[in-house]
Amino acid sequence: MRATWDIFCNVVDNYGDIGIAWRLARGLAREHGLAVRLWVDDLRAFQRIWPAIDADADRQACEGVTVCAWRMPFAATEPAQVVVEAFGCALPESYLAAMAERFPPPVWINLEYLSAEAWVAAHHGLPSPHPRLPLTKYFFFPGYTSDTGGLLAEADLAGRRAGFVRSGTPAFWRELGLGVPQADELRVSLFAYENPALPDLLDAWAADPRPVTCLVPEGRVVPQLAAWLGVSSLQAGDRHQRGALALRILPFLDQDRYDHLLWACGLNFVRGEDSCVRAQWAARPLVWQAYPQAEAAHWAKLDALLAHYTEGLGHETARAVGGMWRHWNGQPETAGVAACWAAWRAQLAAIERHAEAWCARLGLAGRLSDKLVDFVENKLK
Ligand code: TRH
Repeated sequence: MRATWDIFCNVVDNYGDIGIAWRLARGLAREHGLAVRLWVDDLRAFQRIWPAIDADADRQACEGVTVCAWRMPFAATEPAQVVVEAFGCALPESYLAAMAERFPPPVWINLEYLSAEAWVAAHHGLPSPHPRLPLTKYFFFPGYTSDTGGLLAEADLAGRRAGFVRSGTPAFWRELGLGVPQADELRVSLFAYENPALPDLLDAWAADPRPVTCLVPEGRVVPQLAAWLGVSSLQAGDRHQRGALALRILPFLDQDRYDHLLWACGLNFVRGEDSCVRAQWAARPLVWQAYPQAEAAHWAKLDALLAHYTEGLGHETARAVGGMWRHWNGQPETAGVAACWAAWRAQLAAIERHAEAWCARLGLAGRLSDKLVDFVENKLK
């Protein structure tokens, strides 16, 4: 009998919650042969990253996963053997009570947010008994080192990327209505939150000695781009040229095609959690915008990943990477964007080599789905 898993995802903001829950659910079903139900409270957000999803269906099969609409009041449901709550979303009370009645009780996991901070390893795997019910929740922390829960990645990810890079890129550009890049052109993907640093960066690109093409999937940053261009609105398919900068708005891509964009571009601006990890697996240079938190709490996350990412890099290269990342995240002590961009540009070849090496090193943390399955199997014994 296949083990049964329930994954609960409450979409708080944007696409990271569902992006990660979906990636995990797909991986557990496809690679581990598990019977996975994914409960999602916002199927419209889900549909954005995976258009095959029917946003009105109570229950549907997709990629080997049973996708269930998480509606309240929650209908009586027999709990699975393993229950994963993504990012501390509170489980329905009735479901929790049903979990407590099950013997043995389900293995209950809280999948936490990813951070490169040092405290993560010490908290990974810790139990937390429920105050009333005979249930224990375990905190499962993704992370960048082998003593954490590792990183989400499909087993065939490197192979698929290599195949795409070998022969798939021209066709991908054609699908987007673009030719292959010119020899000295830099193609940049931009996925970002609203960012006060953006207009200056666009100015720097427009003044760049070489062509820069910036590809922007529709989303939160588009109104800022429109304001910089001096146009009233922008939509997918729009193209604008300012100096050396060609700006192009793309439709929001499905999760797999977004990977292709990351693999095809020479530089990826990414944000949050999932796109950041995917950009690292893309083995291309990246600039990360951490999810903004109150009192700039995200700067600690940024600094931790930056320290880890630039470890062992030459001084000038590390400075160039750090300058761009910090500037993009609004840290006050950095130079202006034109200087940051020029320094980054000058180090491009070294940054590209590093991105490849970093991607190879990432594997040392282990794959999250393998580690989660191992962790759960130990608890089930
Ligand atoms: O959308 P996000 O800002 O989500 C955030 C973060 O995860 C943050 O850490 C969390 O605290 C907050 O949600 C609640 O960024 P993220 O994590 O990169 O997720 C974006 C998802 O969207 C990712 O799975 C990739 C996907 N995507 C597409 O499928 N197509 C696209 O065209 C683009 C740009 C993204």
